[in-house]
Amino acid sequence: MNMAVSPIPDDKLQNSDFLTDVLAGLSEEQKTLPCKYLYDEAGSRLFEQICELDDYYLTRTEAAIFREHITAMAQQVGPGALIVEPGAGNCEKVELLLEHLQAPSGYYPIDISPEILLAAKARITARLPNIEVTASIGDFTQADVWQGLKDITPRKRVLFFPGSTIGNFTPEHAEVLLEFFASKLSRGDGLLIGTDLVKDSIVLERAYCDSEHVTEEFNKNILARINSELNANFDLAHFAHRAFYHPLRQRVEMHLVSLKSHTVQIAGRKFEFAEGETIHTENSHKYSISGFNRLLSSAGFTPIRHWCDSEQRYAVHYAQIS
Ligand code: AVJ
Repeated sequence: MNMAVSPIPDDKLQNSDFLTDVLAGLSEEQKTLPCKYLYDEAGSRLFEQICELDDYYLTRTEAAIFREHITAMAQQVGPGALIVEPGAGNCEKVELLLEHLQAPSGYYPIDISPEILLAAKARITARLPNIEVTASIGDFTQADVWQGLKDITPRKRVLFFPGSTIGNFTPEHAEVLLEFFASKLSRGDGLLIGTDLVKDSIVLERAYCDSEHVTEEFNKNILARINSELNANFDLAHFAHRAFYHPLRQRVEMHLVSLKSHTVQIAGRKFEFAEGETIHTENSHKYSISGFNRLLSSAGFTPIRHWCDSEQRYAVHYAQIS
């Protein structure tokens, strides 16, 4: 393998963001790839499989917290709220909340995938016909996808950001993102957000180095994607999946380790890999309750309350603009 002729001529790849980001990331001293590129169609499907794994406690723990405390959460949100969900995807997590809210004014999901978002809108409208769904298609870090909010004037807006997605950002970038969220809200508006908590490193590492090797496949998929989209010749067998908890940085880091010294070509450029050299592919930051409250405060939110599972593995926080 590896010699297959790609359908895309190298010069046609010139102005792709993906190519620019890949070349820049692999030119750094510590090679990196932006984690957002893990989530193409195959990667998103693998991530869904990860969420079902026994070793990956995050998704089911968060779901259990929502089930157990949904009445209190709905009460905290209050009547007449518009729920805004950046990166809503299939909008499955919000349904329970929408069902329990008192006279919600609507739901405003934002996502880059029109197919997934429009299918989700149809499903929610069928199940909850009284809730007005305004789907906004695009990258939630860009201002334009928030424009539609100007035409909606609810009693209050509540941002819904579950899934520990905030953990993908370094604390510095998380603060910038939360400040950006705060800039879309007014006094009295809220934020309902899920975070994974700091805990025993064995439990954390098992979640990202699962016994069924799905996370390995998820991690290596980024190389397969670079091969097929950017005329590259990564041999996936020359890389191993590695995930470890870094206690000082309070994060799980995911890497791909080169198993031998070799050269890879990407869109006509050569990249050298030493034996044991890694590509850093993802971070998953973990927080204590007090640490996350500090982050919320520094971004302009007032932490109001939080809900945890009995083992304190995961937390859902409610914060507001005071
Ligand atoms: C989607 C960022 C919440 O960090 O737990 C899971 C991604 N990567 N296994 C996480 C992920 C490998 C996940 N988040």
